[in-house]
Amino acid sequence: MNTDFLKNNFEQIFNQQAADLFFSPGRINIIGEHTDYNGGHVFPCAISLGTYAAYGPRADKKIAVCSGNMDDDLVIFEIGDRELENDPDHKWINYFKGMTAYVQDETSEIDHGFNLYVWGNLPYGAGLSSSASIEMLVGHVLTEEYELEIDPVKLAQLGQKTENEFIGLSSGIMDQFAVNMSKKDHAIFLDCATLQYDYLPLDLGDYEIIIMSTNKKHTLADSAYNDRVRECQEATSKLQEKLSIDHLGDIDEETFDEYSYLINDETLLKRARHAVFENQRTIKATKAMADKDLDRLGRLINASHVSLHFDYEVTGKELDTLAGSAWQQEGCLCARMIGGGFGGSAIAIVKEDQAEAFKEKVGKIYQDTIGYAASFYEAKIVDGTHKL
Ligand code: GAF
Repeated sequence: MNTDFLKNNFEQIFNQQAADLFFSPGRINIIGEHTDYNGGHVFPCAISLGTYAAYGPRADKKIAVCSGNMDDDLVIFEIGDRELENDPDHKWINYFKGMTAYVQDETSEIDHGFNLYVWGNLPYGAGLSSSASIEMLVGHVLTEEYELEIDPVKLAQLGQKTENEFIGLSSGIMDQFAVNMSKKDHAIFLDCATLQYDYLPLDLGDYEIIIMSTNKKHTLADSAYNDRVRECQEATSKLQEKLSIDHLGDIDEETFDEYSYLINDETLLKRARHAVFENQRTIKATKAMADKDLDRLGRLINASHVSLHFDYEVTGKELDTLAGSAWQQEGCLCARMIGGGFGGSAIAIVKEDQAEAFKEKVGKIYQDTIGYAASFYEAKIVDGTHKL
């Protein structure tokens, strides 16, 4: 992408030349949904849609942030201001403020402020992790410009802390890890309990990944996301009466089946069953990918959506329409919702030469069923957050 407009806009707003440019991607997840906070595995990767920033240092202790396309005026705050609070009017700036505060807790080396112009082409609220994209963008601006020694996994953890403590969402580590650590044309097989990870090539032959956005806005913090986290914790406590485990990700399907009598509540049983089976599906899917068994990979991905629909109950009509109509199309290997759910996006893996017809047909079914249009994007898999 031609990034000249970033420099030009920065110069116009701040009357200074930009010293550096940064890019922070969004993410998709091939499989492993709602497993991260259950100590399970995920298999995400970063995409070419994301957030850009132009940076310039300031002599004083102020941080001034302005966005080109997120409808925000210039927001200014002070370095070291520990009174920084989540302000509902500030929308995406809250991720910025939270991350800045937590990075500052790690260091005393931030002695002057900076100006930042931010522009994104990642649809906000589309389940593609625009929030982690901003958190990791800020993390990189701070660590690279002030030469801070914070390792990349720690930076992802500070992003998660921003979500958990500053925003109030009990999310896991997947999004920040994917956004920060991704490698071009690979997906990350991450064990969220140990944070051990491996890069696997995303070799899909003549298939491509299509992102299908419902265009239904979802606000994770306002949604049932935190309820799901709590329900899984309750189910885990019940299993812990007989099993020595820390998380649902610690057991396989057979063990779950044998001890499921301990979970004497239908909702908790369904939530736990999804978490256990989805984790095992993710492990199997990475094996299928390594064996180049795309048919099996596709079936596991479809099964993930079914489980997110029936057991985890986070899909909704929009995501079900996208996945369900995708499954019917010629050349479609598989489809499922990604991210937290309740809106947001789904992915489909589709034969490259049938992608156009696929988008047209699924788009029409969606429009006819839901009453407004879905959006489609090609998922190009790129490196994690970096300086340009
Ligand atoms: C959201 C959360 F932020 C992630 O941590 C993860 O739980 C995901 O939903 C569901 O897999 O994106």
